[in-house]
Amino acid sequence: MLVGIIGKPNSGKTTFLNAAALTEYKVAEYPFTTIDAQQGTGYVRIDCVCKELGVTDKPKNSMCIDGIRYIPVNLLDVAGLVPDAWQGRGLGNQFLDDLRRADALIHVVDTSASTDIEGKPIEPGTGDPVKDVEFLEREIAMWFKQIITREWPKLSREVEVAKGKLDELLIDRLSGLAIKRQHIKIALQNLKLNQDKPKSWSEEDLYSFAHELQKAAKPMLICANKIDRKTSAQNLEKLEKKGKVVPASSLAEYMLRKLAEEGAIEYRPGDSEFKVLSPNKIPDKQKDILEKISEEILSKYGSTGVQETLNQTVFGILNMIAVYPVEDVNKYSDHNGNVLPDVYLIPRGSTARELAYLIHTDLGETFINAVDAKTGKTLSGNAELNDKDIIRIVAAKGQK
Ligand SMILES: Nc1nc2c(ncn2[C@@H]2O[C@H](COP(=O)(O)OP(=O)(O)OP(=O)(O)O)[C@@H](O)[C@H]2O)c(=O)[nH]1
Ligand SMILES: [Mg+2]
Repeated sequence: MLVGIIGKPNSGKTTFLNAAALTEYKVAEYPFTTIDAQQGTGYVRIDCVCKELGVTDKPKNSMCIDGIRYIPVNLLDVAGLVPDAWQGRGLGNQFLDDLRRADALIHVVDTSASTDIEGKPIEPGTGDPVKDVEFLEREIAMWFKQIITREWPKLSREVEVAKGKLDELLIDRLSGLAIKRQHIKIALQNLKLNQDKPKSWSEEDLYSFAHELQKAAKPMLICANKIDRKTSAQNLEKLEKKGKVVPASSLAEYMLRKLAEEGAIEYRPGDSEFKVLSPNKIPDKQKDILEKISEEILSKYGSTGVQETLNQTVFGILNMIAVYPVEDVNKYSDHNGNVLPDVYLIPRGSTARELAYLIHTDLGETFINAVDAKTGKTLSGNAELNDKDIIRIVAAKGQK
């Protein structure tokens, strides 16, 4: 899974990535610090089933700390977007191509309104985060529209002359944007445009279609960043009218994680508090900041919001569930005896056979049935899986 981190310059995208993935990419208070896309591994956090089962697990594809499972998610931080980037303004639209493979987008917004629409520092509170959200949505939709428009003459001919099916042709043409059959279906359904006469679609129709497609294929979450600043609270409410919003302070999360890494405090990403372990490892300057983080962020919002942003992206807007494949249903282990080694993130509604395919094509192709390790029940290939299921796939080849 790949999640793109987007937003105007200077909004805190790289700080978010550094906080979520403990990377050390360059951060600065001016626009276009990031030029080339930067990758990192973030984690979504769930209560691990090891707790409810009373077993000691041995994770392989994820981590388990005190009964909390952290499941990796690839993150991609791209250059800042300015109005008309889709036409090549700012750093151009080339970097939008980096987002082609993204399954979802996190829009990092400067909630403190201390930067203008192009990311230049201004008097705090005088910017307009709501406008930032509106322009960015338009940029992404225009980027999609541009790609679709390029294909449209040829596509229209194939539909109207060769009697091809629009949705099938679109799947072929747009697969590079990680657009799937159901995304196209949803977009076409929502708009009720004439699928047999794509030539008759107006520019506006194409824009609406591109926008619907983007919403389905690259759903977006708003991360209301810089919540630690005084001017942020007033904008948070306004932002909440624009979509799913998580208040966050990437800066606070980064500091907590660094101090935890150095052994100065005990803190796990997503926690609502921290414990000081070695006061002498905390520089004096940071002591005051820590107090502020505790009072003004953790107590007020429940967390720094970085972990919550990732969780809401994966389990909220992408509607994923976590499933544990095992080979031994009694020990919940793989064939080497590792207990609950792996956990997979799959779309809600996925079937046992789909999970088998995801683990290995061979397992999918030679699928016989599956076993729910918690209940011992046998599941058919079409059985829908539930969150935190522990599943053994029974297949003719390469049993898992
Ligand atoms: N107060 C506060 N400042 C933040 C926060 N997140 C980022 N910043 C500051 O915002 C400025 C920009 O941060 P970056 O992470 O470089 O922003 P960016 O969006 O990656 O910027 P570009 O790469 O130029 O597009 C830096 O001075 C950060 O320290 C936050 O949560 N709170
Ligand atoms: Mg950056």
